[in-house]
Amino acid sequence: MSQLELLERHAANPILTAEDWPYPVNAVFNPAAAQVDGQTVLLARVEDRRGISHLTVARSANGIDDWTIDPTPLLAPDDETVSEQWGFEDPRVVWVDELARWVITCTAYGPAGPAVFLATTEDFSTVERYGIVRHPEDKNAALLPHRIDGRWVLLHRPKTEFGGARGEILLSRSDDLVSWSSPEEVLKPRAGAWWDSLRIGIGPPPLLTEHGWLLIYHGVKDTVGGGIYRVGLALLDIDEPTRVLRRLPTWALAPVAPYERTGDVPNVVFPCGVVHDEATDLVRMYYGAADTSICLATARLSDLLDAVLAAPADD
Ligand code: M1P
Repeated sequence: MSQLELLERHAANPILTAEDWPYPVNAVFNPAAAQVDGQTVLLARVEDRRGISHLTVARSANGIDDWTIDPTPLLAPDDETVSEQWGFEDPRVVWVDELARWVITCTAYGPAGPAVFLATTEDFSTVERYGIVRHPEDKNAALLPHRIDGRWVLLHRPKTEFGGARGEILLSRSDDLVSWSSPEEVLKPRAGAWWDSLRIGIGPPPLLTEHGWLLIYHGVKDTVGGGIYRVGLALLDIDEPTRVLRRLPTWALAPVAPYERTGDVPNVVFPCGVVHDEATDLVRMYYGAADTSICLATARLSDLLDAVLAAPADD
């Protein structure tokens, strides 16, 4: 495994697989993550044996093993609702003081394509559905945890003729989480042979640091062997997150472990969850490996920031 990667895989990887689930499933991957009352909570994407995904909670004291997995989903598609009939995928969660709730953003998948769906929860036991906040085709979304200039900010990845057709990261603003502004550009795929040249999308909700919002994102490269999903870093301005202050040229994590190279979709590392412990400065990044299992990689936040601060500004 590359010594050059910024994130270190946990020796226990994969930390959760379909075999750990309390009911029959095909795969568990791409989890959101939160630290709640001393426990790590993962909201996992669970693909059932029809190919339809739902979201289920797993809890652990150390965030590594000894998981308690709920016997039923927190958020499952309602068969009567066309826009979610093919499932809920790829959740992100963020604590929002103003709402005194965790805000969940995920993909609702239906015949019109993927859309951004928003829900909230107080305790990961029950969920309140807001519904679709960005219409197809749109996905890979996370809310920033506080308003900027009085407005909520949602990072997302529309793929429409009106913006983001190449699969880039944009943001939209809202007074009320219902009506949203036109998307504004944040980060684009690079060109040609770059590792993030086909399309990109956010990973976990950005981490607020003294230097800016640390954005962990996934980038895809098209090859004759299929897409390769890797993980990159960028730093966004705190008050104007459309301003990209830095962008790491090299990836921070790539699919090189056997469980990342082989699975339902080979050569995929796809992070949706991050937990930062201020006391130890440890960042735990939870990611899906090969659309099959859940893995953990760690780094010091200060090391990630040193690396990204030494990078050039985005061009
Ligand atoms: O199969 C890899 C990933 O493909 C999609 O991601 P994106 O649209 O950003 O390329 C998603 O379906 C994701 O769940 C999946 O891991």
